[in-house]
Amino acid sequence: MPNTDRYGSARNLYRNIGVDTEKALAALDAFHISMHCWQGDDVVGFDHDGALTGGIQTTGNYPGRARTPQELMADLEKAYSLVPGKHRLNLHANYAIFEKGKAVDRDAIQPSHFRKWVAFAKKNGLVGIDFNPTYFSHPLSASGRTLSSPDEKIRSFWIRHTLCCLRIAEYFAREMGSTSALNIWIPDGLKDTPADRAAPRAIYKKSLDEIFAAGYDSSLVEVTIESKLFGIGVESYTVGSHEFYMNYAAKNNLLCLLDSGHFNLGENVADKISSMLLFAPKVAFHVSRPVRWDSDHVLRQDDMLFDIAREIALAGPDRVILALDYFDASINRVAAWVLGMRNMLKALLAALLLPNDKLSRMQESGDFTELLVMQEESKNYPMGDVWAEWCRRKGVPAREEWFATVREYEKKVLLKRR
Ligand code: RNT
Ligand code: ZN
Repeated sequence: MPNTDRYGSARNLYRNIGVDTEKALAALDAFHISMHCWQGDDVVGFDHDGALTGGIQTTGNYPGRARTPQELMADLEKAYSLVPGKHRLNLHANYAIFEKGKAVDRDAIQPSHFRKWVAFAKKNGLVGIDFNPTYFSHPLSASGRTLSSPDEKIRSFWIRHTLCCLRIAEYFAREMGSTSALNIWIPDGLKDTPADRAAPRAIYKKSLDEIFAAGYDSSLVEVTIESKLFGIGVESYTVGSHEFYMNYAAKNNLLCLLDSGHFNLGENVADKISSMLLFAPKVAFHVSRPVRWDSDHVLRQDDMLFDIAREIALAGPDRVILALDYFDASINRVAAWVLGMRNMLKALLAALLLPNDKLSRMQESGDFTELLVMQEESKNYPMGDVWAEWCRRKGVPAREEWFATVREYEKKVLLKRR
């Protein structure tokens, strides 16, 4: 049943506070979220049989984990079909697809190993593909050091890996006609109190310098660098800290990536965006949900998400590279993708439906009482009716009916993966 009556009355209510719902929906259309392939298979990938390492963890063993490229693509396709809007795919290097008997190590991966992903993205009408070198779950990361390794053999392996990844990102950009964001996150760190905090960082800086001296096509690839506070097993010291990357990015014209799980839990990650954007053309995001630690839970519509979405919505799609990053193996993985994507979009819509100019004027003119009143009253406006109308226009279920499709898929496909 069309939703037009409810939408019509919602539109009027919003108009009364100076918000044009059509403008908000048009603005929402311009956000393309990079959906992370790694939620579908617990960050395993296709190039190793070993454990997930690097201080990140999935917990749970819900049935149906994708084990092959075909399975992962089928699951992704199901997820995209239940998310309104046009979006992107975020791949990791360990999702290279090798022909039988032709696997290569990570320092030799080529665009051809990702040809099937490009075909997949085009077939599904995706806007672009983003990329991540994979510095974990590999024998040469077992020491806990990759690009910061004092062992030249290890360090140069990961430099070669990064260079391969830059070529692959360029390939994605050319094929898709859309810039590819290449995000560097290394797991390097120390479990216990360092004796020397400077040495690993100096080595890491040298590695990055060498990588970027080799060059890449900056009209095709946007390099982002992701900081972190700590990881499991590297609790005491992280080489790629926030200060390290902020300064490296500023000096070398790269972009910072903020993962919302990578800061002290009392910090407001949303508050960082406006500062970053005074000094850089863009800021990149891994939206995640930390519960007590960097636990990578599925996004909920909580205050943190709304705060981040509001800053992103105000900055606009041209200034933010927006990706999700969580991995929950305790629930249906397709549902995890769909719910997180829909929640991110709902949070963006909520932000776009605020009378943002008015609120800003109230703040700047010192009218904090009316600001508080409006911030609170606006929370109960019928955002859900505008959301439902957007979903109707996109041909996607507006409410929880989407889950019936996932249940059906679980019965027919996921539960048969034994
Ligand atoms: C780890 C980082 C990183 C990874 C992915 C798989 O703490 O958040 O972004 O989650 O690269
Ligand atoms: Zn991340």
